[in-house]
Amino acid sequence: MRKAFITGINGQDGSTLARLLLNKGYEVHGIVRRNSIPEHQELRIDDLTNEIKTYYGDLEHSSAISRLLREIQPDEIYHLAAQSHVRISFEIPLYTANTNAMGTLNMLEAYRLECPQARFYQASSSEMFGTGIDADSCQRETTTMLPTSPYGCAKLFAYHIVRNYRKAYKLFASNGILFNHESALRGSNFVTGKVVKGAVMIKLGMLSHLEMGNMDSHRDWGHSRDYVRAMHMILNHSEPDEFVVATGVTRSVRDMCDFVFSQLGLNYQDYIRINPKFFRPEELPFLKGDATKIRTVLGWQPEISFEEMMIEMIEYWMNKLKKS
Ligand code: NAP
Ligand code: G4F
Repeated sequence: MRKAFITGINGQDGSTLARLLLNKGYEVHGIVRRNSIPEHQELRIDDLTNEIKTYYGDLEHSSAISRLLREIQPDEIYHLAAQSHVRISFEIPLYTANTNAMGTLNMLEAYRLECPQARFYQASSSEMFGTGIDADSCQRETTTMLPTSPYGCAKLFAYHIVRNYRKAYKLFASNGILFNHESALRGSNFVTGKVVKGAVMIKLGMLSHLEMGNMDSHRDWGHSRDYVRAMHMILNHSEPDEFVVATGVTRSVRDMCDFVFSQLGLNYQDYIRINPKFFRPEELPFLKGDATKIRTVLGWQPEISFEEMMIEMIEYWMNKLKKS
């Protein structure tokens, strides 16, 4: 039985990946942080309690991570834990850098010293591209990376140190450069989760309006289930490498709002107000990924459309809020 170790197992991707790996017959281990509100710790993995093994752990506590890797001896490590919110990274840049950059270095050191035969996946991000863009308006593995946020800068350090460890120590360490991906498990302070939850609350008479930031930025949105499948394919390739994972279709935040409100029979323009609080000091205005490499080398392709994903999210929040 293959063993996987997941950091961030109670996050959107970690919990979705745990389900995928359990279905593939893996023994799944993961760390959760000791938070002061216990019910927040395992919200997304409550139903998996008897199937996965969780341990308290924090990326900052390198000795505890080392001990776990020594004891578990995983075949595959998926390093997904991070302070993952871009706007919040402007409010807590040092914390973000410690978690996302130094936390990754802590993981790599533990991996190198305790289980170097394992394979290591790093959750790299399209936020690393920032204002870097190719002449055809796409970002791909070779595009210049000019990050526009503390989050993007910290992730870029992590991306490079993973490459450095691969080459220096002959480790199987890969970067998946994932574009935005969502699901019903998405935190509701990310834009799709916020808009879906807000629109459903408006429909149910629980909210009068929704305050938003930049409506004109563009994102390439895919589904988390498709993207964790890509993570597994990247680690099961014959060699470590870098892969962009994206749909190749981009939409504005405005168009996404229009779609969600329309599904509920509402006009978004009647309910959205702009609040400067939700703008970023520097914005990444446009993302559109070219996933040709992973499509041709690994045969990956997205299976869930943007429309199907947003409808799944609307149904999830409608069912949840109707019961409350
Ligand atoms: P998420 O839902 O925010 O999950 C992040 C996870 O990291 C949570 O379980 C969180 O635990 C954990 N974590 C945070 N700080 C930690 C620390 N110091 N020690 C241990 N665990 C810690 O994020 P996601 O959407 O699943 O994303 C997974 C990864 O992919 C992240 O690294 C993210 O930056 C990256 N990524 C995401 C996207 C996307 O569109 N979703 C795209 C590209 C890359 P708590 O619950 O305790 O906070
Ligand atoms: O949903 P978002 O917060 O995602 P963002 O900043 O693109 O970051 C996500 O994707 C990255 C991959 O590219 C990941 F690495 C990262 O971990 C995270 O998962 O915002 C998307 C866009 C932005 O342009 C933002 O300015 O939506 C715009 N936006 C407009 N109003 C808003 C809002 N974003 C949020 N969160 N809240 C708003 O009210």
